[in-house]
Amino acid sequence: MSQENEFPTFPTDCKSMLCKHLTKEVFEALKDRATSNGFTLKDAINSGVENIDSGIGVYAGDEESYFTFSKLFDPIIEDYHGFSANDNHKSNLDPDDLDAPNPDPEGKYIVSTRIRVGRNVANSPLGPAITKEQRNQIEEDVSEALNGLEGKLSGTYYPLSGMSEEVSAQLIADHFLFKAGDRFLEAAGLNRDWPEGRGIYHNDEKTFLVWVNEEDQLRIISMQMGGDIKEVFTRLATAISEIEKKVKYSYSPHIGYITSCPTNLGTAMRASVHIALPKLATDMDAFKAITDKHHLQIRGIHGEHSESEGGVYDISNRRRLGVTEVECVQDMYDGVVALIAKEKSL
Ligand code: ADP
Ligand code: CIR
Repeated sequence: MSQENEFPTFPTDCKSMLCKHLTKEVFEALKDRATSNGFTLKDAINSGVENIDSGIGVYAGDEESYFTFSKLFDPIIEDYHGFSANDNHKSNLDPDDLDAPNPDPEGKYIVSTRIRVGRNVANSPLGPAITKEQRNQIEEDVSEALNGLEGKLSGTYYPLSGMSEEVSAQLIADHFLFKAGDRFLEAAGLNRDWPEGRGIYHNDEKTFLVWVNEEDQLRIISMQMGGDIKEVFTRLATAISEIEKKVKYSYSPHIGYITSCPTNLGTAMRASVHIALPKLATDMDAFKAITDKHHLQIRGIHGEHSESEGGVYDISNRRRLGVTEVECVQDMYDGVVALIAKEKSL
């Protein structure tokens, strides 16, 4: 008998949102559905089925996936963002509305600040369902748009194909470039045809970067050393609107910017600092009490699913949907101020 389309079983200690929300009833209702790009429930859940340590475990192949498989995606979106199917997303990228004077002007705690948004191209399948030809076309269109940027955003596009091992390893170590071979993305179909169609654009100072055709078709990134969060946000807001003059982003008034992972919907924004908190790190309960209060996530310093090094953590906003971009950064800023105050008191 074919094992093809059977209800997946998960170990009892599985903590992913997939195993929590994929009930037998939901599975039966969705198992024979497909979007117009041929993306099925099996495709949407494969990452969480193959990686039982997933936090979430699902990916969308296109905007339609969020509606076709809403019985699974809606509860996950509500669980992660606290956003219900009746809510609508809102946007505010105006740096003047952000109240974020540098919380660490002496540079004792904050090593660096990075804010990124995910964007995908309107009327195209997302990475998990895209064809090689469609992906290559996106690379061509997006790199052409990027190569037309001027002033402080002007830079160069470097395709991953043809980049030497040495250069890519250095860019990854310096936190500028995505890693190859992520097993969560692999199982989601996001690494097909690697490295073709992928690349990175950056200005000379590497304060403005764009990843092309990784988890999302564009990851627009602003980053610099130190804690001037407002400067980083301002540069990002300018870049988003300059690129938008040439590339139409996929956007829904209900769930905001469309991304392949449901955790990124809405603003698709992750605002983070790398911050040294060696004393607080010895009391993770106290640390987590502050990050939970401010809706923050703790990551290691080599990206998601990595560990901390030398008491330095990646602290970022957790919510992205139903809150504005300014609110995402404000969550991170307010939490960082509280974390620094606690570290100083220890
Ligand atoms: P994403 O931000 O796209 O969700 P990751 O968590 O995988 O993805 O991080 C991507 C890269 O960005 C990693 O190399 C990580 O170390 C780097 N990074 C994230 N935040 C910062 C920061 N505040 N300063 C410097 N590098 C950062
Ligand atoms: C997972 O489920 O763990 C991966 N697919 C990544 C999920 C997105 N990241 C996140 O919420 N931190």
